[in-house]
Amino acid sequence: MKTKTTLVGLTAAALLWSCDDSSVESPVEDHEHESITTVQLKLANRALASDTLTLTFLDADGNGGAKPLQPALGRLKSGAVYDATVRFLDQSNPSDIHDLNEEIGGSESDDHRIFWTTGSKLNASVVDLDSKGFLLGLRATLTTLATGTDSLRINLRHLPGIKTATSKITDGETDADVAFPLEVTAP
Ligand SMILES: [Ca+2]
Repeated sequence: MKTKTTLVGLTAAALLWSCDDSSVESPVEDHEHESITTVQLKLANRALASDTLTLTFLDADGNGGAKPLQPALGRLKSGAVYDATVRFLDQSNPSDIHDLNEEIGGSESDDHRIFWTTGSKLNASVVDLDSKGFLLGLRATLTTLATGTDSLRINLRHLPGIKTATSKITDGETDADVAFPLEVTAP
């Protein structure tokens, strides 16, 4: 009986963080218990340790209300490869900040996929996998292909029980959707 009790406890914990599909049009969507207020993109040039960027989308009061602070223009060097990571935070209570990557990259990884979409000046390739070996997307490699302005769209999709190796950006529901403006310049 002791084993049974433990299993029930684990199931309850796994259900605490779940998505709500009430508004797929919005860039940031409320969860039943969590709200994504912050999407943070970090880039690190593999060949030049001093070339790092942190770009942040912030909607401190969550969906609706005050307008979000859009990310600043990020400047990248041409002919470079950047290791990229994205972090999702709930900062609606500044004294109790939740790092949602713990769930997205942990117990909820099989139900989420982060899609990275760029224009022609960049190429983004997801490098991390969920527990089943399908692409996850908290980490990616970003390569600069040509100079000019471009945009990197980060779309966190919730795919509860429907994620496969071929899941598309139109599948499931949007949990967060942010476009980071980027400019590639000659080094
Ligand atoms: Ca808001």
